[in-house]
Amino acid sequence: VVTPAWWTSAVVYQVYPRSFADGNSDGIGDIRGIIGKLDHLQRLGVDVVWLSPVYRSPQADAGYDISDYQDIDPIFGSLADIDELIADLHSRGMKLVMDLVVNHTSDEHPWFVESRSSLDNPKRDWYWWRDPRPGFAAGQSGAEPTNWESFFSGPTWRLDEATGQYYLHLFDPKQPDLNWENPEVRAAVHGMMRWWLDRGIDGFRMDVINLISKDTTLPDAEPDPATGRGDGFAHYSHGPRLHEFLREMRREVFDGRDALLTVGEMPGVTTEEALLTTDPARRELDMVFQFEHVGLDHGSTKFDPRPLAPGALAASLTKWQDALGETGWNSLYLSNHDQPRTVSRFGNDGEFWRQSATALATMLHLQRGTPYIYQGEEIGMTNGSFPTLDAFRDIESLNFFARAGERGLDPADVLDGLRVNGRDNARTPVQWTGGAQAGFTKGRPWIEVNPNHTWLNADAQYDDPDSVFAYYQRLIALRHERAVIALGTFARVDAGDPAIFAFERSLDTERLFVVTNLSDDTLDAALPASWNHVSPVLANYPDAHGPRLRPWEARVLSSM
Ligand code: ISL
Ligand code: CA
Repeated sequence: VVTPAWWTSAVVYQVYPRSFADGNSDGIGDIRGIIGKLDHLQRLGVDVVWLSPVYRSPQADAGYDISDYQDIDPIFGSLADIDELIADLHSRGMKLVMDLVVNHTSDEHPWFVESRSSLDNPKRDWYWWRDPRPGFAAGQSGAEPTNWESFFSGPTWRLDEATGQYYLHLFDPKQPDLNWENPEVRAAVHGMMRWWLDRGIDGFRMDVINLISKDTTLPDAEPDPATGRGDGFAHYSHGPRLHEFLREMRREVFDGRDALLTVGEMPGVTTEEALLTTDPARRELDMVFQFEHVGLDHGSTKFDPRPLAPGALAASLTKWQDALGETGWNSLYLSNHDQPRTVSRFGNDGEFWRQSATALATMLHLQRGTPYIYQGEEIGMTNGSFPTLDAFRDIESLNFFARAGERGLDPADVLDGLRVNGRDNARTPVQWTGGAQAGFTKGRPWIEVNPNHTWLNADAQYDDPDSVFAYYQRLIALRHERAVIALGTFARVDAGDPAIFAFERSLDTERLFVVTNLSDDTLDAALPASWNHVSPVLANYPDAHGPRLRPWEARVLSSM
């Protein structure tokens, strides 16, 4: 019998450091701020902290543009601070997973500074340099080597005047893509990863790791008539060497080390690719973040939001549970620093705020996979409020707005789109107290605190047994206690209405039945007769019995 991996019963908590807690009153969250809040994490009961980037960075993309992988940015602290954080987490029985951003570096990273310095620099080939398109002069419109649209709007190529060549940047021009075809690049990344593991960290969350292998022939995309550019995703993601690179990394970095966690962020991943990546027999990654469910409400772009069809979320999550089955492994998440807040997006952050926050948590945490909590989700934080454009900070939102004219979009509509799906929604400061700046900083925060902190804050919830926080504590404890949650099979149960997400987990003789009403309506559920007289082990309404489900009602029934 194979011992199940430790992370099957673990819950991960994501810290986005800039917005978590400010230790030195400069308005930006930092490592000392995190060290000061470890009681909160321990009280919640999580096992692992995933820390978004704190490395040295010009902060063009809030730290996802790294200029030194082996140092801490002074706005966040120092290497001594991170050592202290590692030690403190470990002494409290928690682990630390760091962000690994190696599809690209900052343009200020010494590797890129060298690479751009001349055509024959030894590091020239560490990045993707190409001549202008044949027949075009450097700098001429359309001379870019491909017509791809970047993630942050505009072309994916930037001309370097000094050498007359273009470099590839799938994100911002300040984030040039590393050329993973070059073995020296891979060896340098592996060495850096080993250095961090030797320092005591427990794993990596790998940023856009499905983009490291690209079609080296760089084909054009189908152009959008408005911009002349198109979506090159099929050509720069899941390239022919992705699995080879991941297996090599496993051999070079992870073999011989115990109790790690590796999770790949893979926008656009299919169930087939996710299965290949997470099947333990293939020795690649422990789990990946799927993206299907966070695209269900996107229209022609993510800033053209569409209402979610009833049942669409449950249908997508079920598809992933079924596809990864007992071979692969899911990461379970509804939000992170790139997505709107869970309760605002998938729930009802007004009338049914508490009920929907807890119902969504129930259906997510009790699936098969490792749950991820994004900071503030455990108290039900909602989307930020952004009265005008200058309230936004995120490069993705600001660039999209700046280029909206190219697409013929109405600026007022775009602004509304940013309010719904902009990444700043999840980046407002964590609401610790009802006091000034929600207790996040004694200074002026880098982004405005959500005005609802006066009633929505951690302090107000700690001692309230009916709080969202208390409910998360119980859900996390349940995963630790019950093997069926970590290891049981998953089977969706048809409860008669697509808005009712019901499923059964089973392991040997242990059974768990989860039923959630993911809507504002009272619904009658067709519950399996065998569960009729079982009392819930967890519920988000009192008197939870019978077929009638109140809005966003969640019940968990158990039998051994
Ligand atoms: O939010 C998105 C843009 O619509 C996503 O597509 C996002 O860009 C994608 O999930 C990749 O995200 C990761 O890499 C980016 C960084 O900006 C994100 O914060 C990070 O999570 C580039 O490093
Ligand atoms: Ca600070």
